[in-house]
Amino acid sequence: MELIQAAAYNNFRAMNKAGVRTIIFGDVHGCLDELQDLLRAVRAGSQDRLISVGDLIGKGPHSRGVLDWAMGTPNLRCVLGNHERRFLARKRGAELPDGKVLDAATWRQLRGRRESYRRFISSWPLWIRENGYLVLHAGFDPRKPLLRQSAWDLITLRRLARTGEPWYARYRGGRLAVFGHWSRREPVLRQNAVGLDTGCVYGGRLTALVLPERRLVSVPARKIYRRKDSWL
Ligand SMILES: [Mn+2]
Repeated sequence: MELIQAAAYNNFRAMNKAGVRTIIFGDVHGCLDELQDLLRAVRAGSQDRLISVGDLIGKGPHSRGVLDWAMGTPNLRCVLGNHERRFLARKRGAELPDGKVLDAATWRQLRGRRESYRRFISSWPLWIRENGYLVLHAGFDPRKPLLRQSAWDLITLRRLARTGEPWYARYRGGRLAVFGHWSRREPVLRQNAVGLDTGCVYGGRLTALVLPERRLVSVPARKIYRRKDSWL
């Protein structure tokens, strides 16, 4: 198992060369149909690098199908989202700081293969940093280096406690920070930060950022899977 994962990772590194696209996509939340629509819309192929910002699972209809797709896609890497963190905690019978647990429907969808999903998800990092970009699920305190961030902030942070501002308003780094977690009608588009959660599971859209051209591609949700009280 470890050897196979290491080999896949080395292939991934070898693809980091001129002409290779990196396609980073937002919070899927079990929306397998829309994920496939999106991959078709960007014409994703095995030569592209795919990166998930996390929250592949939870809330939506097909978390199991999305995880099975992810496990069978060697050119994909994922960072950990809070819903995957909830899955890992529920598997261990542990509690999280916010007291939230993975929703029961998703937990049921994953039955029978939970141990292999746990092993797969346990290998996901909290961030992926390359020359031109940084991918993480939620946010971080821009005053501190990445290695000093709390794991919990990386998967849940939206606003800075000191000022209440969105974390990216204070981010001055030159590396493009690509994140999800904070669902809105429109993606966050700043010079050095892009937020990709456009609320697919709430009937919004599923959005990808294509690098190096910095092109955004999105597809509409086929239906509203979850109600959302208010949209930013
Ligand atoms: Mn999230």
